[in-house]
Amino acid sequence: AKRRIDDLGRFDGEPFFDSPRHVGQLNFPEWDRFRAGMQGIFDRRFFTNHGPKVRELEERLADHLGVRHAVCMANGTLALMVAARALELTGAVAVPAFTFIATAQALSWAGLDPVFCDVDPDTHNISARTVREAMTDDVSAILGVHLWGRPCPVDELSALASERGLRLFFDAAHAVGCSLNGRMIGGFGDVEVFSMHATKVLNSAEGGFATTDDDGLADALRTVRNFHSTETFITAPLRINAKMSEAQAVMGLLSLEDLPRNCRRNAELHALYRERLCCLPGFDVVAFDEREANNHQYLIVDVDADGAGLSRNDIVLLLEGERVLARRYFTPGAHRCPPYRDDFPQYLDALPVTDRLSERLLQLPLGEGITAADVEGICALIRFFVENAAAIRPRLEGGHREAKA
Ligand code: T4K
Repeated sequence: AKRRIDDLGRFDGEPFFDSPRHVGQLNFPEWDRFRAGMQGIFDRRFFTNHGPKVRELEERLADHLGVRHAVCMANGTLALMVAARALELTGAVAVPAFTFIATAQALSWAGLDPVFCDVDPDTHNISARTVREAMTDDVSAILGVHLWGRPCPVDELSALASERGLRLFFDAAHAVGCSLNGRMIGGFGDVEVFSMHATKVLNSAEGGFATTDDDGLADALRTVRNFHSTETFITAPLRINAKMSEAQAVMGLLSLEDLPRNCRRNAELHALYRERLCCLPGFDVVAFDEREANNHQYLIVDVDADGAGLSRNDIVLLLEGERVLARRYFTPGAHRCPPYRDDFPQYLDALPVTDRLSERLLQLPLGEGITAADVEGICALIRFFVENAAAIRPRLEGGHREAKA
């Protein structure tokens, strides 16, 4: 435990943790279960090209999410690109700037321009209002992001899309195991796209998938994903290799089996974080609608520097000194990242909520490798920082802020 500020790792004290605690902790199935799955691949001598494990994973995912089709791909970014192509989009797509850069870059790779929208300060998601404000004549679709697993306002976005004759699809990379009005995310809009990156609650090492209830669109997704497709969607001149391998599918199937258990554990730890951080001045933990299903993988705190006495960036530096690798997701907003800050300078000062959130939000560690004791330790550290903010701040300003940044 820390007694004096000289004990802080940032000021050359011993770090609190002996190994890093990072966000998006990986979930690992037991080795024997993984080996059994891999043994089957070796026995069949069939590594990829839509093998039995990928087909099984697609069926299970569709079942789990209550949709007609799940189409597995090599990662979430490729799944977004394939979805944009399968939807036959042209021109531009309205998309939040407050998201992981992959959302916008996937559009660029698909030959589309992002039209950056601001987000709602409470939900951190786009709304019909923020999309309307950003709308341009060449927009052919809206791509919402269910950030932190909290659903976009699907009804109002659907109404806007119908009114303007636009396609609507969602980046659901954070939202596996989450619901809206009791219905699992995966069944909204024309297509929804998920990530199964190693750091996600559902993990196939690398991987992703797109879901749809539309048989024609499923056919289109399967066609664009593969150069050698036998499917019937022939209007797609550009295709790509976005296929998932059998080894990824083995991992994904095991992770899907473990998903309910991992979500339950996350929910307990999320509640513990909330309990420990709720009374700290300047700390506001982003809450979920507890009537809905949620994976609770994202512990997001809004740090108000005036209330806490330390900025979000100060907290990140201080935690780093204790081997807690908190993240500044998403800093900066996509509109301030290359190539967009140069190609589309009109957005630079047009998205005040995105800019504000990207200066204040902090993601703390959660996921399978994190224990209740870790959460207690992280929260005790944060409490110590805030209680000693007046003494810490001048030390940070006196050089420690830059020294290790
Ligand atoms: N849309 C949204 C809204 C997204 O958030 C993402 C991805 C996508 C689309 C695209 O989906 P993918 O194409 O990725 O399937 C991570 C992930 O790479 C990325 O999947 C994720 N979002 C993004 C938000 O975060 P990083 O760079 O922040 O984390 P990374 O990979 O450095 O891992 C964090 C820590 O975990 C590391 O410091 C070390 C540790 N780690 C990581 C891996 C992969 C391990 O110990 N072992 C490991 O195998 O990007």
